[in-house]
Amino acid sequence: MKNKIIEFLKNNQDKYVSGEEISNILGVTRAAVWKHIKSLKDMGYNIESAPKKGYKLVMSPDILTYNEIKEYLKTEFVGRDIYYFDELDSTNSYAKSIAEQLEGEGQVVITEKQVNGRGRLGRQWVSQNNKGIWMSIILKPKIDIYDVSKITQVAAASVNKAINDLDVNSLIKWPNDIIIDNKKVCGILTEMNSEINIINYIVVGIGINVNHNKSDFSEEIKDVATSVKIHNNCNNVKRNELVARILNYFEDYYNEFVSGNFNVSLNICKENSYVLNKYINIIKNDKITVAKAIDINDNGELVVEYNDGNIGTILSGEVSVRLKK
Ligand code: BTX
Repeated sequence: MKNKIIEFLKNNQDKYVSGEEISNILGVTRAAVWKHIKSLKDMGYNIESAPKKGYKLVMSPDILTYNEIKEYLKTEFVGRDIYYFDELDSTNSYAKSIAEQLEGEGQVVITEKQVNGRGRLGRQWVSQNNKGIWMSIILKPKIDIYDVSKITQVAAASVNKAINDLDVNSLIKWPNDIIIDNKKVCGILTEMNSEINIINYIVVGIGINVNHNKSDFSEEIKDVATSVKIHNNCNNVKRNELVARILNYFEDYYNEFVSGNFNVSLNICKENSYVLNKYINIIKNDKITVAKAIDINDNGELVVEYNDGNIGTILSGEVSVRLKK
């Protein structure tokens, strides 16, 4: 009902509607209308109430509910079913707990804060404040299991395009980070549940530092992390619009990918690569090997040239860019 009331107020934006009118049209008591309005105000909606006139929506908050995202959303199925929370352990963990029971795909789990955001290899993803975008997309593609890692590139291309639409220049650090000015603004964590050859579901987790100021980053990440706002002349970014932009691009690139055309995402990853033509450290089992990143091939693997001239490929893993050869 709360959703219906906010929708009604939005359709009548900037004018007063009486409690009686809302109650008649939506079929609830006036007391219930009052109670829902109060809870909407608690969520951050600026709703004026005036005796004899009723209620007027003055401003909506930048929260990540479906109601606030949908006006920017152009997708058919991605993000059409949003599970929104004030706080969660981890959107990836929650998405995995519901994925199997859900019909179809494209559902998005989104939260204002994560208490236990996860990175790769058991690392932590710092996401305890409501200035970022912490979300997971549930997918059930009929693709070969060996192609699953390409979905990280599809997501990276989508985030990169959406951030660059704001005139903020971001680059993709193969395989799963988005970088601005040599610092990490976004990390992607793709997880899969499968049987030997059948994918049950894939969860693509996307974490973006959006409206953080430098002082919002904790000691442990302040030297490696940045936000979109810091590079947007310190202006706040509308998170709900950014979420929709990402999902819009994602649906397009994902549809291309599942129909056999990975090139759309691959080309974006190559054209906006942070690592190509640079010397990198490849970190594996605590061993560091130096190589030059020369290409990302059609399988989404990083092609590298080692110092002895040998060419090799890496499918997943840890790379860092070297400042010097
Ligand atoms: P990763 O393992 O590549 O990166 C994790 C590393 O990034 C950490 O060890 C730390 O150095 C650094 N880091 C941690 N938090 C931040 C941050 N907020 N900004 C910049 N750098 C940071 C990357 O893993 C994948 C992260 C995915 C996060 C999303 S959020 C929604 C979804 N739910 C969930 O639990 N994880 C994903």
